[in-house]
Amino acid sequence: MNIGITCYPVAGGSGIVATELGQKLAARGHQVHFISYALPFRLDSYQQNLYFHGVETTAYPLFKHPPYTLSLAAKMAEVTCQYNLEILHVHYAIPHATSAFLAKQLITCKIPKIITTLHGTDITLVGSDPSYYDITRFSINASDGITAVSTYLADETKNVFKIEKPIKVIHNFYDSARFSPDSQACKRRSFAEDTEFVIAHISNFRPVKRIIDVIDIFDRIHKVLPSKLLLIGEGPDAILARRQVTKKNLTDRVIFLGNQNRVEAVLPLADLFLLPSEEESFGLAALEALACGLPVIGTSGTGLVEVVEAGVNGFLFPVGHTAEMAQAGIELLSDSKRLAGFKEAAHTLSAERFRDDKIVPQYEEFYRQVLNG
Ligand code: GMT
Repeated sequence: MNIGITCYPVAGGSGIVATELGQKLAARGHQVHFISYALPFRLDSYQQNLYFHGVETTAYPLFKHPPYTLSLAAKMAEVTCQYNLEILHVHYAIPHATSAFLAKQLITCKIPKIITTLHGTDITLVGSDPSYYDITRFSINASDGITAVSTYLADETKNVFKIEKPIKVIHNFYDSARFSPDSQACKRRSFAEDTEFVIAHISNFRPVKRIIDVIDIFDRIHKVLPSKLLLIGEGPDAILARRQVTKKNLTDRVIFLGNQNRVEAVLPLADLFLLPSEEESFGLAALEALACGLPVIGTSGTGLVEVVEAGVNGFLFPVGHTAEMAQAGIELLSDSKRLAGFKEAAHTLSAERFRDDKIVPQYEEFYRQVLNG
């Protein structure tokens, strides 16, 4: 198939899923064309059957914000006709599904099918904002196929947007070539003593990730068990996190790594992963941690319930219940036999359910279904 993929190119779950999907589809012989304003951040090496088309926006004094949605639509239409795209697969509804709808009106060759994958905050936060609600609903409904990354998100979308079309659930996956308990990890934990536990968190440091809860859970754990906290990622709440770390006298215990291209080299160095988010449609960071053999402590009532098997490879508690989260972490880390069992289950269950070779064919099948429908 000839497939166009549009996503946000910056570090973040939706961009990662879109990029790795494109890479896997290209490896399976499809022609894949990425269309975005910059090279997606995990698209870091040349691959056969994979192309990138940059979208340029022109600044003009009248524009407060250059109209990217329009430039993207025009580029989608151009690339579709140049490369006979059969499918335009957009990741994150806003504004990509709207650009795809516009592109369809522009196209003078064979009209491609539009598939929109909903990732989470496009529904739970941004899309439901009154200023975006109607256009988001319209653009999702105008798609020929809709997927969501969890049943939790599909249900939220139906409730919030009253979407009547079927929404196919296709879970996030991890790239098995990158992630495994011993994948390319530098085996030396230069930042921690052998007797210390290492606890990790990865996110875009937005309020939804509750970074203060991450630090609170860690603070409670380290008071009982000597440990270090690895914080990976960047975002608006990173400054809050630094302030809190200083306030709690944790500066020699918390390591800020910033954005990392190769998290698969860092995660296997840790013993436990924290993701106490307010909302999480799936939790790709948690899945990548599980794939590296890390048990996960996160929040119930979110899409994490589809990723983490509570009591088997992690624990889930209601949002904000940091004392319980810390207690569960302390008990697990203190029991080396149980911890080893959780680590093993983290890897095996994530491989059984979410390895790339289980999920990518589901997208191929969905493409065929939409093309034939
Ligand atoms: O986590 C983020 O805020 C980034 C966001 C994105 O769109 O890049 O992630 C969302 O999409 C991921 C991939 O499908 C999901 O695994 C994340 O759970 C989801 N984030 C939220 O729902 C908060």
